[in-house]
Amino acid sequence: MDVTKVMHELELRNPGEHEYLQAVHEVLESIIDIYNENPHFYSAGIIQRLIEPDRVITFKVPWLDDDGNVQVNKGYRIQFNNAIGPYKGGLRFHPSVNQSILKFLGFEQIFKNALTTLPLGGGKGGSDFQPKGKSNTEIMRFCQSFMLELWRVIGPETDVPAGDIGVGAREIGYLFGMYKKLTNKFTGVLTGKGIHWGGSLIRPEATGFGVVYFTKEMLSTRNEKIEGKKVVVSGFGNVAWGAVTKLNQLGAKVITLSGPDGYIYDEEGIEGEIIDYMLELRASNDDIVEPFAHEFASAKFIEGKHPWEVPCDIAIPCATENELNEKDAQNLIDNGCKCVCEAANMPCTPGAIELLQNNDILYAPGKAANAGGVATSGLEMTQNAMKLRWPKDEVDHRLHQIMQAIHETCVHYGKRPDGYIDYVRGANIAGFLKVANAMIDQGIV
Ligand code: NDP
Ligand code: 2IT
Repeated sequence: MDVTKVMHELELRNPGEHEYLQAVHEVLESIIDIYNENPHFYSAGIIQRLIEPDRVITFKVPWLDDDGNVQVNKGYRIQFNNAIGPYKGGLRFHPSVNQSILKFLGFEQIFKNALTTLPLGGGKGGSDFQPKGKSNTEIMRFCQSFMLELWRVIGPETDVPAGDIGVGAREIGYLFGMYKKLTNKFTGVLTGKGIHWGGSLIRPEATGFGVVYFTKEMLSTRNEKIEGKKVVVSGFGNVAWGAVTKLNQLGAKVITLSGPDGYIYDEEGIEGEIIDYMLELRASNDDIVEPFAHEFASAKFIEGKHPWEVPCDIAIPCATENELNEKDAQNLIDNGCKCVCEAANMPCTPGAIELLQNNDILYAPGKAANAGGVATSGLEMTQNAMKLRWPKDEVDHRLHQIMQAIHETCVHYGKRPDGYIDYVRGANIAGFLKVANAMIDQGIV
């Protein structure tokens, strides 16, 4: 099997799907040696079957805005692979959403979910709907219309969606309400539910907390501690909030946040009230971070730039794909950054990753480091199935253990003879082996 040939054929069949091709290429580069050493993978056509989603469902989402005008958006659910469990993955509502982005996210989710140690397959969905500037009732009508189609293809044993960019507790509530109305069943069909109606404690914080637990493990391989480190964070959404909260708890100093308009730099540290203000600003549906600088005297707003130019010990991208490029990576290296841990999905470009790894920087891909979110969704599903709710400490403890186990797995499969831990290779090989072996056991289906 030759990666160039597979990629060439994939490109012909999926023209212009850059993000999806980028994600597949990275995985194939990592696993090709193992694949070629195991003829049973080849004879079962594992690669061809793994890179093609089981199902791509697209649908129309018509809804009425507050002025009574008809609006129409595209809706999607990509059911990628269910070899080790029901399809599982978030829903993204953002105007940039298209088939390529959801296929990349669904593909990544297969390996991420395999790493969690839980029985979860891979999927993703969403819409090109723009939540920014919409009223609460518009969001509700949109979610209800979205679910009027989605409910046919999901179910607690079939496919369990959750949140992602633009989909948080409010949207999950409206989606769940409509699903329940249509099916007349109260089930764990979505995760990220409200804590009084089937949600799990710690799920809102889980992705960010998990990323910080993972960063701690990475630092410990070089006898370093998180305490006292300066951390540059991008984004100001759910994941950034969880990461900043835990970083503060562990004694690190977060000095930036960012939005599409630029970044906020605060040398005194993003803590206390500023963290609470993140939630307020997100809830206002305004898409900008500039107001931080008006609200807090120590915060400076730097317009139109990414925070990667700020000297730091650790960088944690929490916004979106391809937000940290080769030039940004060079800036981080030049300014003494020792560790880049991805909280967003695929935030570093391939050129940036190569540069970080060649410069001996600790670097972990999102599919390993941000798996705490979906892992805690898995714990929510377990609690729903048992009709029980675990206390906060128990969920947090399990999340911590899962992140430590993922780190150990990455080290096991990714440690090079020179001692450098290639977390990309480790995560891809471990996830691939689990899914590929399950596919072999289950025959050609
Ligand atoms: P949110 O919608 O809560 O926040 C997304 C953040 O990223 C917002 O601050 C958003 O700003 C910002 N953002 C989006 N696009 C851009 C851009 N082009 N430039 C700068 N900032 C941008 O989403 P989440 O926090 O849930 O998701 C963030 C990342 O984490 C995504 O990559 C997601 O896939 C990933 N992730 C999420 C998990 C979860 O459980 N929620 C789990 C694992 C990974 P704005 O909205 O103003 O554009
Ligand atoms: O990218 C992700 O892992 C998520 N958005 C969370 C998915 C989930 O099912 O909890």
